[in-house]
Amino acid sequence: MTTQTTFTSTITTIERHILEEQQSHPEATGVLTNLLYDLALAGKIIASKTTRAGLAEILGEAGDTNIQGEEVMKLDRLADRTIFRLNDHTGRLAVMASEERAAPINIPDRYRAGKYVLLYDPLDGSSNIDYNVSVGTIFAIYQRKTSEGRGTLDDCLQKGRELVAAGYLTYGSSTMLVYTTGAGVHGFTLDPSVGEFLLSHHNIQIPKNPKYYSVNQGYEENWSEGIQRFTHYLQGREGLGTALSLRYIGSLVADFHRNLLAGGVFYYPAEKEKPEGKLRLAYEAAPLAFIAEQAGGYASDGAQSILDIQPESLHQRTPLFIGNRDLVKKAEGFVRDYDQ
Ligand code: P6P
Repeated sequence: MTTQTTFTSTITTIERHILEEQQSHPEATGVLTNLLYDLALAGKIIASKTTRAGLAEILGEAGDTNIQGEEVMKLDRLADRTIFRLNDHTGRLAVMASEERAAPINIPDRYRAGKYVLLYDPLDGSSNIDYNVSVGTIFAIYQRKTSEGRGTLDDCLQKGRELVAAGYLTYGSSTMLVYTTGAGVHGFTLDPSVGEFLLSHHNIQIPKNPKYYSVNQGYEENWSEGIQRFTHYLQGREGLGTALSLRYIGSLVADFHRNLLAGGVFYYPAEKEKPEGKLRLAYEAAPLAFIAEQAGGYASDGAQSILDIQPESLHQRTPLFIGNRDLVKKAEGFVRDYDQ
């Protein structure tokens, strides 16, 4: 495996790339391949709406709140519904779960249940939509654990180590889809003139030399001593040769994506009043952790790999440190030395 991202010159669509990946798995039946196609299509549809989010009929709040108690932007609901309706009838999924819905989403009785489980955050960072800040979709795919019938909550509560595939879409200056099936991380950029995701970043590897650290420093007073000291370390105040630059967008996918390509660490730590942090384990931290590890990075809750955490509930939160392996390990060291 090369030690750096290679930028491609040939034209490879995501469909062809996924098919080529499938061909390296003789046991593959094509179901996962088609599931990934469907998610790419969902991304194109969502992208077509987010790039028009400035229009009055989409902007603004849908008037109600989701199970997180947050105002639901119309795009949140559109993204959620798009992913659900593209996947509810295909016979590929046993069950789905969304950040927008309290309970797992059953496959309607009139459709066959399949062997995969799809967890997704349909539009992460949506509070930024009104300000034209990049937002994203995150997805996690597992094999079902139950053997037949409709999938269950247990099928949704699997460790990230069991992930079969994970990815995200980022809707920004361009629309990108980044995914892994455990054979490296690959990035595709949407060419809107032809409506195709074209391979633009083959085998993404997080640069060994970090450039950025990403954290909402406005909460520093609420952090533990270990996290405060880790942050001072990143600023070059406690032994790091050169200080890193602070880049924080406040949209997880955008912050993660920049650090994946440029090198750096993102963290949303626990706070004194929020010991579980803010971000969600099942459909935010775990899929991004799988991607980070596949790109040579690492993700932790401050004590252990995110991928080793057994979820107890669907919307469980977790502190998250993710990106450059050495820096995340350093964070674990500060937590161990000052917070235990
Ligand atoms: P804060 C967006 O609302 C989000 O869920 C993530 O996308 C982002 O990383 C985080 O919250 C930002 O939270 O507290 O810094 O505004």
